[in-house]
Amino acid sequence: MTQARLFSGMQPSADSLQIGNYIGALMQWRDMQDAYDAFFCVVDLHAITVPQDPAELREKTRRTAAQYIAAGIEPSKSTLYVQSQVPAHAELAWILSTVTGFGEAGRMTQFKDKSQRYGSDQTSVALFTYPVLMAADILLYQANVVPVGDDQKQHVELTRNLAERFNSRFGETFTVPEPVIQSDTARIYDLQTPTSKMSKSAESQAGVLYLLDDISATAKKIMRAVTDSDGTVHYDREGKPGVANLLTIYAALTGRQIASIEDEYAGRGYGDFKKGLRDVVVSEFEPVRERALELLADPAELDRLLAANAEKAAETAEKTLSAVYDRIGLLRRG
Ligand code: ATP
Ligand code: LTN
Repeated sequence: MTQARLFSGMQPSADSLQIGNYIGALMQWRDMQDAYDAFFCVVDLHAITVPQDPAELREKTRRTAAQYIAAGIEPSKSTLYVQSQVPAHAELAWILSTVTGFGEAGRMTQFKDKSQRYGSDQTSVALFTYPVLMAADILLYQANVVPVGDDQKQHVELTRNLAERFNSRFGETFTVPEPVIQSDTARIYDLQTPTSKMSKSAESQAGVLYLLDDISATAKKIMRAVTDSDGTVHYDREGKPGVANLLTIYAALTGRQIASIEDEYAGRGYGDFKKGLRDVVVSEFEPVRERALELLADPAELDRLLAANAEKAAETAEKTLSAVYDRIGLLRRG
């Protein structure tokens, strides 16, 4: 029986992934990779929608791929590759932009957030069309499922709309994908500003737990996480966002129920609770960090592996692109 397709990706927009990427996406990827024909992409063309230093971008791309593998994605089972090594992504994005409404793209909240953060001078047209490229990523592989954090749900909805629109105008071409979102851990918040989503490219790193940080930096960030003056370890997203976020992280990494963690720390202070969480996070991250650093010690081998996987991805992608070109009436080279 052929397996259903899975597609997902992350931007190489920092030296290290953060715990939100790990809990919101990577853990699902790891769990799903056996049951699906999975494509995991390092989306460098998405990363350049905001300014990147060229030498750093190359390094961040390798580092992102290494962290996928270190976190348990097996490149022998799944197709793990770099987006710009498969030109069909950019080509299909152009085609899809011709069936995307300007207003429709303008409603995407990530664009609104990021364009505000970078200001109008730094806001590129590519930042605006970013979701169209993401739709191309997914549709090229005829993906059935797209495991993401909840901030990406709107982009997957747009992808579905574009697929349906294209299919009805030009005939059945694309599989309409479903988002897969782990609802209780879909959004991890910044430890210093527990009302904002944790983000690897955040301006301040004080509230971001990076997979590749050294242990003492991670421990310090957890011990300094913003809580409240109430002193009880209790989940209340509205009233106690800091503590609720720490409980979410604790539960996600241990697979325990929040209530059982609340019980364990009942009558004990935040200090004890944070120490407990620190131990959980450090023991989860440590092997991932070690493995990632090992892989990064041999960049030539990593580059070879990525190139071989890109070749595999390109075969599937080109089939879809070719069907699309035919459907819309582009005159093909003989
Ligand atoms: P950037 O800061 O460059 O926007 P990011 O850290 O927000 O990066 P992305 O590369 O945009 O991460 O996202 C990779 C995956 O991680 C996506 O599936 C996204 O939904 C998920 N993700 C990102 N941040 C979080 C978070 N705070 N909580 C849960 N999932 C998250
Ligand atoms: N926009 C996503 C990254 C991304 C992606 C994708 C995720 C680009 N293409 C395709 C899933 C499927 C983000 O995480 N910001």
